Amino acid sequence: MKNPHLGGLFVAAAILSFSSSCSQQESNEYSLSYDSPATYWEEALPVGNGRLGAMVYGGTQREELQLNEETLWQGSPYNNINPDALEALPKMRELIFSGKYAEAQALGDAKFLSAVGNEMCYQTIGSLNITFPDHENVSEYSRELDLHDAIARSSYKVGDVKFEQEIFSSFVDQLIILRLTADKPGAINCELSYSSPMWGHSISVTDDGLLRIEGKGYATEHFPGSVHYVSDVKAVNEGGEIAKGEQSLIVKGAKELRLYISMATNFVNYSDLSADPYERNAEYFKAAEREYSEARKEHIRTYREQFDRVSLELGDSQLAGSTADRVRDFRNNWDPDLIETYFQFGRYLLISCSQPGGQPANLQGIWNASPTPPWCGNYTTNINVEMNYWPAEVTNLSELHEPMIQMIKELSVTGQQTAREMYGCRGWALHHNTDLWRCTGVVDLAYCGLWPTCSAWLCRHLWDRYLFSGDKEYLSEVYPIMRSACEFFVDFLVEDPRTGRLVIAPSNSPENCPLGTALHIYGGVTMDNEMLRDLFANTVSAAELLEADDRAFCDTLMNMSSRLTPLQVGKHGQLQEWAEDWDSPEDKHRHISHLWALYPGVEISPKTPELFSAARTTLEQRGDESTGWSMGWKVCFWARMKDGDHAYKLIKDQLSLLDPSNQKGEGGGTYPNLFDAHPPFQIDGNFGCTAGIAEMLLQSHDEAIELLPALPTEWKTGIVKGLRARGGYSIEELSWKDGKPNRVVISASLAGPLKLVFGDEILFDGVVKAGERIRL
Ligand code: FUC
Repeated sequence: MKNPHLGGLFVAAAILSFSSSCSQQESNEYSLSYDSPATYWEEALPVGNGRLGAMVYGGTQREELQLNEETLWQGSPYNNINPDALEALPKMRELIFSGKYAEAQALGDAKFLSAVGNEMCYQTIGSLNITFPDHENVSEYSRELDLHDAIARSSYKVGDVKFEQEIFSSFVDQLIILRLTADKPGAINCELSYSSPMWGHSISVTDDGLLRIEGKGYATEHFPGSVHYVSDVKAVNEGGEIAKGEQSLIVKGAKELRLYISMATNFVNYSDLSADPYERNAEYFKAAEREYSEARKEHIRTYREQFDRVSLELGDSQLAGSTADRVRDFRNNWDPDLIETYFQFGRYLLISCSQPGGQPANLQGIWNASPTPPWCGNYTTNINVEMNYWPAEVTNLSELHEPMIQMIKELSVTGQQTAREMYGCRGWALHHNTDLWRCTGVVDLAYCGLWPTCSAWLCRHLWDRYLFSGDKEYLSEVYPIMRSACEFFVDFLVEDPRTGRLVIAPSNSPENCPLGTALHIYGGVTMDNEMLRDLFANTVSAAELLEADDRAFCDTLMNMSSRLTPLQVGKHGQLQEWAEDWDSPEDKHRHISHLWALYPGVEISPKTPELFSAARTTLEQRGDESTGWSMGWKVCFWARMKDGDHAYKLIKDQLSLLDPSNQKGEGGGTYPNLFDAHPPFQIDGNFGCTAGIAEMLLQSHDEAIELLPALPTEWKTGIVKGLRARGGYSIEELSWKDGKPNRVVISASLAGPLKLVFGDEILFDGVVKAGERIRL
């Protein structure tokens, strides 16, 4: 395995024949299956096309499709800055620098917190219900979500009649499409009706026979609810008839029923609500004219174009049972199919809730049954929304990162008001939450909300996307946003008179405080310093790559970066979370923000052995079990620690079955439908774990592509295809045997240096041409 440098046809042919021989086997995996309908929402199965989501219960007497459209949010265009902050800022800093932290936090609540309430909530359209009066006794029931086709299916028998249903959220037609068939004529008798927990909705049947629900997003105390939503159902029958009820459609004696569900709002962008939802729905319905088989084929083709880019094989499970049973028993079984399915489910979810041109995935992706979901179903920016996008680049779904990149662009506009009016600074700033309207102020309470450093984290996404693609045109588009984020910090950083260091003050180390205190507001917390060093260095690199005439500004950044507090190892051998050595080994807080520099940052690695070892101590002290997303992050941390067995242990902790009635707390796990449980359901944990599995197999942040950096002992043999590495590389194939790389095929989209390592072994070190394929 020493530096063979092959290109060309032989390798390409070998890859093609391998893919086709394993596609059949794979198609039986990557599926969630159950032998009874969902009772709880967390047992229902999600379909989505980025914009339109449905949770499918697979009910027999009553089928329920809980519906979402991604722009149905509470409120109307607004921002939530508190201009009182500007005057209070010097006092705030004085309190912090004289150690009066309780007073500082109280001042934060009084003068920095939004005066116009918290962020707005993501809401729901409601549910389409299909009731079957004669389906009391069913047999041979099954339902599944097929990740290969992005189709949810159910089938069962009533007497000797077999009913089969399939449903998808079309990536092509912008409709949710359901087909129900019976294998005997005249057997389908049902009633279609809407229900909704939203106040003020209305339900009607239009003159042209559409079943309609419509209404407005909720108002708040300070702002009107201005999102107007409309959802229409068009029902098409083969055989029998459809009668109009007052608020329902009644299907009698059909052999086949097709439903086309449209959803639209008046939302154009965060400051424009001028669209007409009726017109939009009418436009979407044009697609309902074509053959069902054609619509289905196009949906699958479009979906697979993204999904099929990556496959993972870790072996075959010799296990029976529903997906929920498999999760329940996962800790005690070798179940490689479930690991593969869970990994791919993360990719499926991202494809289904984050398509270019749409909104980024929120705390629940797009799936939400409540007008007031937990944490408003918003974009929590001190970990959660970032985690949603960790799998995007590495698992070869780069274009799905776009809604997040677009949101960052928009925040870099709305955040200027926050920088200017709250802090008297240039550039843009964002605190720990935002929403559809791109609010950038301080919400909830100062202890968590007063964290003005988020723009630095978001810029890591801008930069990382460049690292994966090497696309300089894109970089020149986002450089001004990175630069403007820097400008804010150049103006906002202040010298801590106690140390002479430059610090971000006020701030908090996301949601944590030294154990036994309730004091959160400080200057110069570790995570802020890590993110700033990263932002400043990346902005300087971007300026150099773009040959921007920005020397003086870059010098300022380098200079200021050198005056930030360096990473420090504390008295318990841990990485310090704060500038002072306040950490406790007993602290089990879910956020481990100060390890940002280990993942997703890059400052800590085996090349910084003392810090690497301190980071490990911190991880050990914090412990494993926590909320779902925290465990997802820990999979990534342990992968960067190069400890595959520990990362796998965290996957087992995360894949612990949680009863759907368990809706609150710190004991995370996985619901029967594979949704991550904080609890409650929060989608970030799904994405964090998918990214973590990729990170166990491949890393590319530390000046080399490292193969199998954190392979668990039990994952002896396997093959992953299609992952992406920084530098524009596609890992077309990486197979391993007995824990060692066996076949490796890498293609380069850019010319440049390539160093390929496995542990201490250097497998390749040279310069490659664009389009070249390396095979080991
Ligand atoms: C952060 C976390 C919570 C939760 C919320 C949505 O505030 O600390 O655990 O995930 O986001």
